[in-house]
This record gives sequence, structure tokens and C-alpha cells, in this order.
Amino acid sequence: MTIKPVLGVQADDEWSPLRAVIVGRAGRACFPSAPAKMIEATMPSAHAHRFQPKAPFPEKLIAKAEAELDYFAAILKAEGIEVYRPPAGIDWLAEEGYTGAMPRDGLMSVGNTLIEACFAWPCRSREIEIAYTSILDAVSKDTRVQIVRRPASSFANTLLDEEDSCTRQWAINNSRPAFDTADFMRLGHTILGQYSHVTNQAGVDYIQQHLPKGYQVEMIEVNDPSAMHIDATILPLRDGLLVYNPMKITEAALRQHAVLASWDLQPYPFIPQAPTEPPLYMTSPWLCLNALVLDGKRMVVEASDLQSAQWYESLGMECIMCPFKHVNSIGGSFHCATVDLVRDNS
Ligand code: ABU
Repeated sequence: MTIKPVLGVQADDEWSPLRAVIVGRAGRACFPSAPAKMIEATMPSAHAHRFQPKAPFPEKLIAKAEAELDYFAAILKAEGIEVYRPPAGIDWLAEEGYTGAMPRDGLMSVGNTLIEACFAWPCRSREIEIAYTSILDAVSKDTRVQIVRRPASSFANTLLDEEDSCTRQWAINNSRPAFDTADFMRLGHTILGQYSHVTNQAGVDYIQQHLPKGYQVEMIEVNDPSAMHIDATILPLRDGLLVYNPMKITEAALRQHAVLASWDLQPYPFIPQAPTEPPLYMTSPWLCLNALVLDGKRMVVEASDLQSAQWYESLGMECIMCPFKHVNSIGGSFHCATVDLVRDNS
């Protein structure tokens, strides 16, 4: 059977059948560096001292993470999904950047539109340009695709300026649009988002302004003083079923959004435990909710996480197990490591 290449961008939810996807590559990945205030607000305290300039992750860890990303990409290809990858071997140490393994933080598809994040962390400011320009060029050969590149004004390094910083809930101010696309979860015409240490009101306004007609952002009330990315807090499994982290969000907060009013909302019933090796340098063990749903029936889950897999299966999902602990160690799981380009919801 020949598989017809799927070009372009057409995706606006997390569960319709996945036809084309980006899977990241680690490259010579480094601990992202940011001012102490930002690191203390967002990163696990046991590892905060590592987030310095020019601090590469251990080579062996990266080699294993790359192998996991390749294996994951092979699983998706075997399912008939078109997989796009960034170039291999990007030297993020020389670029003074982080990695190309977490494209979900920097790109979001909404309908035929791909929106680039206005990253708050300066070390990530050129991540999409460096790793993903060739993919953006390839998908934009389809003239229906709209790519929203971050504007020059969003590079201003003013977000940590001090005014009001004592009374602010978040590390960043509102002096220019800032958002990571991983602070948003797409549920069709409604996109649920959270304010965080990397997403401000100007960023939310910017997204709303660039969405295709008929789509709107709604901000969700989350109880997470370290908030940075919503994709370990809520996970839609299919139309009508969403799982959530009850330590960070309540059912009542979710029900406030009309799109979820009649959904089955399931709290994750366990307290996930962090592995001892390799360490979770950048995240909590709630990465168990950072899964990739292939089509509302099947999802990719970390190979050793039998507890989550059994629970997801009790909710009617089939789990495809894939080793990913070393990718987890450098900052994310299957959702973070991907960007949906095409989902078939016709
Ligand atoms: N994007 C990954 C989020 C991880 C966490 O909330 O711990």
C-alpha cells in the first residue's frame, strides 16, 4: 500500500485521527538558562542550580533521548502517520539555546494556522527558527496554510522588569506578548489556556488576534503556583472525555467552560512518583498526563508507566507503550515532543 503524503496544516483538537505530526530531536541539548527568579518559580528546586548558561545535558542521556524520539517517530510512521523531523545534531550549546525536542512549547496548530510562541525565556527565542524553519517552509507549500511567526517586538527583554514584581502572581510582567503554546489545549473551536510564569495577558490577546475566524481562547482557573504549560494538567482523550490532575485543577473550574459542560471529566486517581533515574530535571511526575492521543481510541504512554496505562485502558483507550524516560528527563513527554499538523476531523 502506498501512503499518500499529507501536506499542510489542519488540526484543532487533541483526539481526531492524527495524519501528520512533527516529532522533535534533542540535538546537543542544554539546561535552559534564565534569571534565578524564573528558575525558582518554575523548575524543581533540587535541580535549580543546573540552569546556568552553557550547561549541556549529559551526552549519554541525550543519546538515549534521541533513540527514544527515533523509536517514537517509527511507531507513528508504522501507524501510517506522516512524520516530520527537524535536522539532526543541532548544537544548542553553540546557539545558547535549550533543545529541539519540545516543539509543542513553540508551535500550535489551529485549523489551517500554525502559531509560533512568543517565548518568554530569551534562550528559547530562536528555537523554532533554528530547528523548524525547513518544516514550516515544507508545510506552507500548501497555500491554504497560514504561519504566524513571532514578531520582532516580542523579542524585547523586558518581561522581568521590576515594576509591581512584589505583588505579581507570575514572574513575568505584561510589557510585551509572551506565551508558550504548551499553555493552551485545543478542543475544537474553544482553546483552553492558563496564565503562567511564561504566558501573560498580552500573549493571550495576541493569540486571540491571530486565530482563524470562529475560534476563541478561554482562560482556565488553575491552582498551580509554578504554572508553566497546561499539558500535564489536562488531557482530552476523545470528544467527551478529559482526564485531569486534581492537585492543580478542580472539576468545578473545568465545568465553567461551556465546551466541557457535558463531558466526562476524570481525575487521575493516583499520585505519580518520579523515577530516581534518570532524574526529572525540569518537570513533575505528572508527565503521565502528557500523552499523545492518536485517534480517540489509541494513545502513546511511557513504557514503564503500567499504572497509567491500566487506568487509561479502563477508560476505553488502547495504550501503545514507548520508552521515553530520557526524553522525560530533559523536560517533557509525548505531547511536548510533538506538534499535530493534520488531524482528520471531517
Ligand atoms: N510541558 C510539560 C509540563 C510538565 C509539568 O507540568 O510538570
